[in-house]
Amino acid sequence: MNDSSPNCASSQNALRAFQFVESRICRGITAVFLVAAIGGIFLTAPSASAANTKPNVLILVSDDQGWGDVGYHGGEMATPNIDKLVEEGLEMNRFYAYPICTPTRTSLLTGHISMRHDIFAPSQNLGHDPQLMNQAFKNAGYMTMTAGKWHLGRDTQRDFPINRGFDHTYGSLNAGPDYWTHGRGEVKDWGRDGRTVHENGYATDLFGNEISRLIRDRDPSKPFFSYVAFTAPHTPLQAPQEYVDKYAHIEDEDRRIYCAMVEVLDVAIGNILQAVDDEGIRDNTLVLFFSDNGGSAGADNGDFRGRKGQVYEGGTRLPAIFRWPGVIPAGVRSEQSVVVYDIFPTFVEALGIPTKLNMPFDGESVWDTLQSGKTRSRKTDILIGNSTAYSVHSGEYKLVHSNVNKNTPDAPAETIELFKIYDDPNETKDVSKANPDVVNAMLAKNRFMAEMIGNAPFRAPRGARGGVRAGGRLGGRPGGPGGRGGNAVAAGGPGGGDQVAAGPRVGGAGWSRYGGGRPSSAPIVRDANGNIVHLHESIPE
Ligand SMILES: [Ca+2]
Repeated sequence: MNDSSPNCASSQNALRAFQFVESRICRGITAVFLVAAIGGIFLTAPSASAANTKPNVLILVSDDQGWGDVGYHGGEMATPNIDKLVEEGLEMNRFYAYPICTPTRTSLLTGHISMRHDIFAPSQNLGHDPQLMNQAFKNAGYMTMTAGKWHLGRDTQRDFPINRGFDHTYGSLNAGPDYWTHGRGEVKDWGRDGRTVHENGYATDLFGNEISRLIRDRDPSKPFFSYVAFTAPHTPLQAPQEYVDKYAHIEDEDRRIYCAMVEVLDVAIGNILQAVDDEGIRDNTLVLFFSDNGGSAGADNGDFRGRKGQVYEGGTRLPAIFRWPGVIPAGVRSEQSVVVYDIFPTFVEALGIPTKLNMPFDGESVWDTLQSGKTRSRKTDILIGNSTAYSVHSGEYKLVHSNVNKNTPDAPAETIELFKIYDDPNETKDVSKANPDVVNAMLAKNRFMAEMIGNAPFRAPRGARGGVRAGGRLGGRPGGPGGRGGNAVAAGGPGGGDQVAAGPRVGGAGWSRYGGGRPSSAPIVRDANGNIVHLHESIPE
């Protein structure tokens, strides 16, 4: 695999970026002192102090937001704050992530293909070996904070984000907590800094409020790294009634509520960005927004094929925006192909952060393309997978290899499809038969993906309510095992459940990886008086 550690040229780019920022900062500070001198007043300028720090990092991740579920892609919900980010930043038109929550989050925070950590499905445990992106920033002097869902392990207290390199944590350990009761069933899954808290409010609002408060109350002499992992618009479909009422004209109930959830998400993002502005640190803050995977219940994946859980474009090609005023071009649409595990190496180069990696990044820094807004050939293929299938993007071609998991009971036959993804973004025409050499070369080069997934534990798919509005292909209510709407189940079933069926450990695939991927569980624990011990406290040391 590649080693995309920053090279000299890229370091020079980063240096130029810093010099540019510093020159802006110097001009800003000079202006502040001039104003103070002229006015005869003393300015306690938090902005001057804050601007002297290294640039801040603000990562905003939505959960199961489809390609068509942003205003700038024609979504019917109001997302003025996300749309404004597009005007002020770089719109990524070819941004890819894994088709399911936990693999995307693993890839984001490690810079690795999630399979390296035996992560194929939701709610698996990442383990403790890899250095996470936030840990690298913490080691570099950053204050680190996260709000939202963790979803990367909860077998022991060591797995908690507060013990994984975050100074401040807030939210749930699991996916999909109830937006109002903040847990599942009787067990509350809501914590701050590793301890259960009981608070009132709608989850999305609370996440926005928490991060805004932490930004406003921070020590301005230190830069911050903020990872906001919103649970919206993931199921359960719940939203404040006043927002649902704004979409009363939408007949489909799932869609009506989903639109309201996205609008509240946008309000929370606006709340956080307002805190950044109020603190005078907009020009010194690198912002990234993206959705973690394609949409499911109530979502709209545009005209793309597939949905959450599948490696087709509907599950993996997602809205994404970078903003850093004066450094990253504003109002430009980038056609550069970027995958979620590029982000860590990109930020390392952009911000000059040292790392202590046990294994080289799989991703490559795309910092040069973020600064220029231009497109270049990738040095590495884009590799995405789930527990049954994987895809490879290589230049103009995308290969989809399905049904490769040998542990799937009564597994259907393996299938191989090839698409010219630039000409055929909706993956309607399989050109594999006409290009056998291309297929064979892509299969041979990436055989380890088939080996990894082929030996992965079988994951039983669960039926679920609702369907997506993906060009009418996936409408309707419950699908059975293997797919919610009957489209292209060969590339993987739904990814919303939590139970991983017993199966053999992945092993012997012939390429290095960490040992992670243990399934998690959350039994109800009661104290001596029969009272429920809520999730954070019920987990052993
Ligand atoms: Ca998700």
